[in-house]
Amino acid sequence: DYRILHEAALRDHLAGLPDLAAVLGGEPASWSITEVGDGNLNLVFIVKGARGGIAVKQALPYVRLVGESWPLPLSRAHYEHLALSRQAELAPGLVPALLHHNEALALTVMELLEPHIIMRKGLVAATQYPRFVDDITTFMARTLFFTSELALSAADKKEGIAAFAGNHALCKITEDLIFTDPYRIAEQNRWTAPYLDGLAAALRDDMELHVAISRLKLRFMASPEALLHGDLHTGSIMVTEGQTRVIDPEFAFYGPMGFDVGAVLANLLMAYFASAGHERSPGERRAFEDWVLETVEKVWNEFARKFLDLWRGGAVGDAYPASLFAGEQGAARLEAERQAYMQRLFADTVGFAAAKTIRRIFGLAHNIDFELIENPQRRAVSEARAVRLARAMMVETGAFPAIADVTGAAQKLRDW
Ligand code: SR1
Ligand code: MG
Repeated sequence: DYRILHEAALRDHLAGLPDLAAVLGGEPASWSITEVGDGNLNLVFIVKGARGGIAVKQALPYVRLVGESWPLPLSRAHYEHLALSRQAELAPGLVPALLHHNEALALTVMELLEPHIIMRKGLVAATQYPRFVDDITTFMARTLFFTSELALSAADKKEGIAAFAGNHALCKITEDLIFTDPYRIAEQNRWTAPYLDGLAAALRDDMELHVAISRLKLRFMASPEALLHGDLHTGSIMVTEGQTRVIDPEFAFYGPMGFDVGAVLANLLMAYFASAGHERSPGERRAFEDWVLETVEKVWNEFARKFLDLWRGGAVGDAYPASLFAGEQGAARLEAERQAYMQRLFADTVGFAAAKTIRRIFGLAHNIDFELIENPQRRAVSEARAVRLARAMMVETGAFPAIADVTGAAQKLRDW
């Protein structure tokens, strides 16, 4: 029964759903319906009535950014709905409320987030978000910890993995666009030519980088540690100065935790490097960039603190059975093991953050942080700084044992 719902068909569909019609209020003919989707994959409508508004998302049977020549399963709407439901349980108040889902139409209706904006747009305008660190670290710590074997029985974990196993077409997009294409000649790659032509060619010849990105790709494909959002960039986060909501988990699957955490850090670091290319006063630039780097540090530190607190306080999963860590000596050894676990997770995070950066500069899907820098030479300077840091983070990950090593290196590149 799938069909693409344009305005008239959507109006009819919603009018037949009494609960939603009541949220909107007034006569269906009076509802305003505006398509606002600016993402790469779907249609998104804002519908407003006399009483209130809703957001409607419908998956298209192809990649919107490219067109019908690139088919994509509608089932991604099912996985997005499933992920949103799990995230709402695990991180209440940090995802939009679900109001309706129609599997056949690949259509989901959510609360309208207003006056929230896409965080990436706010960062391009040099806006600071004081609640962001606390909210995003709660979201990540809770969704990752409670879907891992630290909190789950082995059986429940395997059920979780199975529930998302069918979302492999979306994983394949990531496997190709993030972990492969930027490092080879691929039709859909693009970059700020001619300024980055040399750098693009260097990436294609950089065997150490190819080893590093391939290790990360294997980690992505073969490490079902927890239920990931799977596309946790600043375009998947809506904010006001006082609220944060994580949206769009259609790439959700069980993968390595560092992929989500790295996505957040990479997108903050790209906002940092892009800042020099945007028109802003030296004072405004300095204040924003300082805030971004402080936020990078706090995101990792707060995430790690909250994740460890959950582990120390309520680990009832099948990993690390309590019976093996009895007494004072056991408690001390387990605590040392927790620290080692976080160190490994940090190394993953650094590597994935690097991969997420390079794909936005040489791959198919770019971001407005850089794209809105109109002067291409200026844009290329910002992008080259980001790539320089990303290459080091990916190939020499061990040189970044702490988050301050990442922000310190970013700061050194500020005027490079
Ligand atoms: C073809 S889809 C391109 C990108 O858009 C999404 O937001 C994901 O990041 C994906 O890689
Ligand atoms: Mg998206």
